[in-house]
Amino acid sequence: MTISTAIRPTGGTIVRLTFWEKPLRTSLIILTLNEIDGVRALHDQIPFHRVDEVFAVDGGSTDGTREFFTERGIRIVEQPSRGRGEAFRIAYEAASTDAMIFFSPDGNEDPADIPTFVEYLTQGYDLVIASRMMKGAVNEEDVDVFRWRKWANQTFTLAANGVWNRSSEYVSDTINGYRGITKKAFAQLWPDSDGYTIEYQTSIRAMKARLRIKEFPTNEGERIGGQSYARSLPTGLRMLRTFGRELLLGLTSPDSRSS
Ligand SMILES: Nc1nc2c(ncn2[C@@H]2O[C@H](COP(=O)(O)OP(=O)(O)O)[C@@H](O)[C@H]2O)c(=O)[nH]1
Ligand SMILES: [Mg+2]
Repeated sequence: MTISTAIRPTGGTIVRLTFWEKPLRTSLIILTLNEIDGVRALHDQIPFHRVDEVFAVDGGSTDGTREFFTERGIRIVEQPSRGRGEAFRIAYEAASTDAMIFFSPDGNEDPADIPTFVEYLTQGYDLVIASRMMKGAVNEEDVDVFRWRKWANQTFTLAANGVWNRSSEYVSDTINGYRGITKKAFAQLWPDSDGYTIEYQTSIRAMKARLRIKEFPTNEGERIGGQSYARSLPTGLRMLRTFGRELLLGLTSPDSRSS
C-alpha cells in the first residue's frame, strides 16, 4: 500500500487530500498450443511470486501441456475456438486483476522480463511491450543474413507509427506478443482480430487512443521444441488487412467495449 497526496484548488483555498492507493494487481497468462517442451524447460524460471494470479489459456493441446499445468496446480482456462486473438479475449474475461501479462512459453520469450512488465504497469503505463527491435535488444533472426520476418515486422511497424503515432516515442515492435496491458486499456481498445494480428491491432489502437506505451529491450531466444503455427505469408497478408481495416476505421476505434 502507498500513500498519495494531491493538492486541489477549490474556490481559492488549497485542500490537501490524502488517500490510500491500492497497488496494481497483475495476472500472468500463459498461452499454449502444444508447448510441452517449452513449458517443461521454462516452468522453473518463471517468477510466479511477482504476480498476483496465474493461469493458462490453452488452445487445445494434446501433447501433455495440459497435464503438466494440472500437476502443478496451474488453472487452465478453456479456449473453445483456436487463435491467439481469441485467447487474449478469453484471458480478459478470466483475469480477476487490473493488468494482464501475456507469456508464450515457446523459448522466444525470456521469463526474466516478467518483473519488468509488473514494474512499468505499476508505474501507470497502459501497454508495455518487450521489444526485439530497439537498441540493446536481440531478435531471433539476428544471426541470419536475410531476416525476412524481422524486416516485414519493421515495415508494418514503420507504417503504423507513420500513420498513428503522435507521441515523441517511436514504438519499435508493434507486433511482439510478449506484452502487458491493463484490463481497462484492453476493454477500451477491444481488439477483435482472430489470430496473430491481435498484437498489431492492439498496438495500432493504443496509438490511436494515445495511450501510454512503454517498451524495453528483450532478448528473443530460439524456439525450444514443438512448432510455430504462424506461417509467414498468410500472417503477412493478414497484417496488411489489419492495417487497411484500421485505416478505414479512422482515427478512433469504434469497437471499444464498455464494461
Ligand atoms: N492459447 C493459445 N495459444 C496459442 C495458439 N496458437 C499459438 N499459441 C501459442 O502462442 C505462442 C506463439 O505461437 P507460435 O505459433 O510459436 O508463433 P510465433 O512465436 O509467432 O512463431 C506459443 O506459446 C503457442 O503455443 C492458440 O490458438 N491458442
Ligand atoms: Mg514464439
